[in-house]
Amino acid sequence: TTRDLTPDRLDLPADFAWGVATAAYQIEGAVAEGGRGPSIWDTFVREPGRIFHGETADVTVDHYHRWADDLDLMAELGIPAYRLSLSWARLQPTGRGALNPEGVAFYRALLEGCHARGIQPYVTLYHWDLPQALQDEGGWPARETAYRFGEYAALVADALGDLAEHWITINEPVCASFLSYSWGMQAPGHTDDTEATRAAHHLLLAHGLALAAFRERRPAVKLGITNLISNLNPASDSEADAAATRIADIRFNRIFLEPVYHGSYGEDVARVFGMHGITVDETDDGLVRRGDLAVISAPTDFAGVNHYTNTLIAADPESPTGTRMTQVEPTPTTFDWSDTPDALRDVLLRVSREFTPLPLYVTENGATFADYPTHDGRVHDPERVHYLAGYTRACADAVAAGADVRGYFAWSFLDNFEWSWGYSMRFGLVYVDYPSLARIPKDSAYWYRDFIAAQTAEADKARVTDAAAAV
Ligand code: GBH
Repeated sequence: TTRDLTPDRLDLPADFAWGVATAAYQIEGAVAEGGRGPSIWDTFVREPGRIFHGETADVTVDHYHRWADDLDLMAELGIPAYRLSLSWARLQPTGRGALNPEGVAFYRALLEGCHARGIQPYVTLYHWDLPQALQDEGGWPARETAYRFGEYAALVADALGDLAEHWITINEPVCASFLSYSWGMQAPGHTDDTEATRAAHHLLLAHGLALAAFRERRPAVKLGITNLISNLNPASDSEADAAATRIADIRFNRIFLEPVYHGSYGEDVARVFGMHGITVDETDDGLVRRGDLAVISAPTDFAGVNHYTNTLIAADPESPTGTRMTQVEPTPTTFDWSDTPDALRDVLLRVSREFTPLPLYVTENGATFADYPTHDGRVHDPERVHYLAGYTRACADAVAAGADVRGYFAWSFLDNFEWSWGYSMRFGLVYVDYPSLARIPKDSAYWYRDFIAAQTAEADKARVTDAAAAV
């Protein structure tokens, strides 16, 4: 890390949204309070062997009770934008019927609390915490779940739609389908490719139904879906590695991008569905019904991109999946992910060139390191400062190369419950001392504060200069 990391002003519009991101299940806790119903994650964390050290998110960082202090800290750090998610099970405990008034009151206070502090909220409707009652009726592999989601979205639009300008329907359908129903890594932990493929289509349909519900009720808000987009490249120039990379790209990226932005599942995606005995032709009784693709591809206002990994793919006949994946060096993170910011630039350029000219938001990007308080009471995380400096600059590089990037949200504001990894992976700009739940901003939080201030201060200076020149 010999690079000078003093924040300087990037060449980006003054209203570029610099933010931090979280998700309800990872930070709220209070799982049995305020009328909340159980979600599939409450069930999953109780199954032996699912979560590192058997940890749960019953309390996690107790944001449900500490939200006002957390927003105060965010405001003190000068962070102008905050991406958060709503817990479906807190708002609609069984996934049906009227919204739970205590849940509505909680989120109204939270969103009003953002505005009171000058923080713009970006709200995600679904970040993986499906009400357990809906899983009991089949979960995402069942088409009914998409209709339930459309109803939930309509109720949320009525109850909370006045409190945010930007809404994200679904976070990372690839995780909510394949990681959850096929690879068993996330709730509900199933291992069935057909279920996962069905879930993928129904999550996209749910996105489209939620979009329509919001359009009807809140015509002024801006809507989008967030996809996880890995940078995938072949490990060598062999034809076998190129073929393996194309397949991985279909499975991870194109299944979710093509229907939303091109209006259809392309031929390659159709072939992969076909491997699971599923046709993507629209029929009256198959997985993809007549009219689904029109619903899924209805225009959005922006595209959300979560980016973490920069992966090299090699064909490997020995492995059960036929591929071997490694991360591009350097990989300083505790997940062994890369610190290679050009990957973010490349992913943003690819989305804008191949899929959509819409404004792009990096709705999540970040890394985990083994950082802890030192004797001086500070948390020194130089690797994260290095990472953030590179990836924020990558946004400007993408804009310079022609992508319309409008915002960047660091994952995550606070250390939190990292799904199957429990509390062993710390992504926060703010350290949480789990025994006491005390919050300690890491060096990266102060770096981000100074970085954001540098963007605005310089922007203000530029405006003053422009005004003076105009006089
Ligand atoms: C994002 O997913 C999520 O939106 C966010 O909630 C999460 O905290 C963040 O990334 C950091 O992981 O079970 O072995 O696959 C990105 C995809 C899904 C990758 C969970 C890491 C856990 C390791 N992530 N996965 S494993």
